[in-house]
Amino acid sequence: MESTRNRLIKLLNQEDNYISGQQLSDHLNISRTAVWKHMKELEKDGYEVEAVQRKGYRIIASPDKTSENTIHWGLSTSWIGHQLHHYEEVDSTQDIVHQLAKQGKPHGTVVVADEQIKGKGRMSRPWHSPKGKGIWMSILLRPELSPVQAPQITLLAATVLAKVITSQSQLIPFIKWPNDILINHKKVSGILTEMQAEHDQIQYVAIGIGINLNQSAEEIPVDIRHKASSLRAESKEEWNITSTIQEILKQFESTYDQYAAEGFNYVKEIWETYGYKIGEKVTISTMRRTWEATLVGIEPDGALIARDSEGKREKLYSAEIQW
Ligand code: BT5
Repeated sequence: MESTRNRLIKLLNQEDNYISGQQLSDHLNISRTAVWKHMKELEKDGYEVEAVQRKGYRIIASPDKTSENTIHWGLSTSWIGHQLHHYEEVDSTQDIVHQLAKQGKPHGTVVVADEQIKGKGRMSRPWHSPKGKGIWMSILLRPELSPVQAPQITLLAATVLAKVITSQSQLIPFIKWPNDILINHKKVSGILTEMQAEHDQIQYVAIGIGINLNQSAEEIPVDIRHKASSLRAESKEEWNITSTIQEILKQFESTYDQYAAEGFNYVKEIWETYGYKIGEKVTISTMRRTWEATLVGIEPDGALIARDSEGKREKLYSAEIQW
């Protein structure tokens, strides 16, 4: 059930003109005093509300900070982000989304934080998540998939981020298998997918998305500066956190719906157009050998396909690739 606050925000957002307290109270089925109280809450969040007698309310300025309200403002999705939890500081948005999943929160619940103290990557690697400099967000999904299909969701998430970066800038993003977004060969974003499954059925998937938005080149930690960057450092433009989150959620929802309707092929085709070094030769090493191969694409189980010099196709799951 969508909260009254969200519905209020949507109503105000539809109108450039004043909307009367009576209209709001009728639409929302709450008293006019309750409408007034909600308006006061919005003001606390930094909205400037103009209230004119006999005309009604109008929003004249939105705050520049990220909050549940500012993300909801103008978010035209039908299932993603309706339940949205924003925190100033957390250990990891993944931890929170796991707790929410266990409390039974629905498909499409989103957790966003301004800062993560213990942001994590895959295999417990650290993920640097400084305050107000990027998007640190987790999405709870309850897909009707078998666990072996879970990697498809990571691949899907990567295509969403690549599409959003392409639509919001002149930058050319690449997806480095399986989960990094690169700009000019440097990582600007990573995805962490964690899953809870039982009896060969996924209970839920927690998709963690980290995107470096506004760090200057000097603000990227020295130990990763040679391989990491931010959208601002690459585009020379400041990125708005709230509107970028909204774009990601919108794009995520439409891509996911299309994937649910059409199957993995839809994701595969988009992924391969953004795939880093797809069609190019790389050196691959496993425990047993090292060889040269051309990267071809991805498989429904998330594997990367490579073709060796004799034309033999091989599925890779965890090989070391010298990019
Ligand atoms: C990832 O892991 O790339 C997944 C990152 C997922 C982060 C999100 S933020 C929201 C959610 N909550 C969390 O706690 N996590 C998710 P992996 O492929 O293992 O890459 C980790 C490696 O990337 C580290 O070992 C560093 O070398 C490098 N790294 C760390 N922080 C970085 C950053 N901010 N930007 C680019 N590279 C970074």
